[in-house]
Amino acid sequence: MNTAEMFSLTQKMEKSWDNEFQELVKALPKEDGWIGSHLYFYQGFWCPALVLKSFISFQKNFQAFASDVILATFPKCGTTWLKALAYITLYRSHFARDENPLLSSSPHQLVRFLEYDLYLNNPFPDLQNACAYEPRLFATHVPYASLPTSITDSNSKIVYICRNPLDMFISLWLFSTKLRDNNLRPLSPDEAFDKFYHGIYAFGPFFEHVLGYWKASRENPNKILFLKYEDLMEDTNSHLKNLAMFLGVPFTEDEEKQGVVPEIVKMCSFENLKELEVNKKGLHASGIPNADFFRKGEVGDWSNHLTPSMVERLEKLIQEKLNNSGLTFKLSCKTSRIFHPTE
Ligand code: PAP
Repeated sequence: MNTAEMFSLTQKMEKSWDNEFQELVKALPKEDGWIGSHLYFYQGFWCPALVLKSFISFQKNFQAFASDVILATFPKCGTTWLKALAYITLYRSHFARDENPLLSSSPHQLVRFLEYDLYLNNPFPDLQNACAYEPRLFATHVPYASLPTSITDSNSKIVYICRNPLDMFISLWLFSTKLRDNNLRPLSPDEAFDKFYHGIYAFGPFFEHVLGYWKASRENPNKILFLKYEDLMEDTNSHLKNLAMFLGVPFTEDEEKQGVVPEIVKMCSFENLKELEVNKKGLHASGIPNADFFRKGEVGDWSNHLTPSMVERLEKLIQEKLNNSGLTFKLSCKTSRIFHPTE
């Protein structure tokens, strides 16, 4: 599938909505999205047309098991990386070290999205066969407040990852530029910034999404592990060990001695995954080329793209939105500059 075909898939999706669904959608605020299709404001977030119906099916029909693990992420904040790390860590006893599934499948094939993949064209997908091993492992971009209650009310676990919003914006903008309908003129940096500033992008606004999971993780740290891309980048080994512990599969002393932790870290690194044939070719279930999920993989790349006035406006926005939340973001790893909203 090329970009034009993907765009037409989204348009077809909107056209395929039945009358009842059209009625529901008619009442929703609607905006032009970043790649040429629409975003609908539903339950407090901007939902891409492509997944509005599948999100609702997921929300209504998904029955969580107490053993389920859900990887919840804000788009462009480390989903692909977290999928690789969680899959290999959780299931490492099932395959030999030289038969690593990441060599033959993309992280998105291994850990399937609920709204972007499994429920996309099927309100009752076969979830049991969607996971190769137990416990079941799924991914979603859906905000905490809109998750099915069977996830929030059960003992299932959630691992959330987010990232500083400056890098997230650049990642999203460059990703969307590649996918934007060729028949449309490109979004200018100012137009993209304006949409970003106002929270109009898939699953935005960012701050509400992040704070939803942040508050829930503080109330229930045994259920929700809250991660940040920058922390993971600074010390992947320690965070991987915490992740394994949280998932109930801590690394044994023997594994530590054998170097299993750095081995998984290396296997899941940006440099390694980007160069694997399987990630250079092939498509994600939504039609996006696998290669588009690997761009630069750095903290602080925003400084190569944003103007000083954009940075100033975003810093103020961060301060306003995160004030008194206890949540902070590092804007750069190299200088360890830590942005505190109360600065
Ligand atoms: P998604 O939420 O749309 O599925 P996601 O994986 O979160 O995508 O976003 C891709 C970002 O993660 C890209 O960031 P960049 O644009 O700033 O470069 C991508 O490069 C980065 N990324 C992908 N894999 C890894 C990895 N293994 N380690 C670190 N960063 C990664």
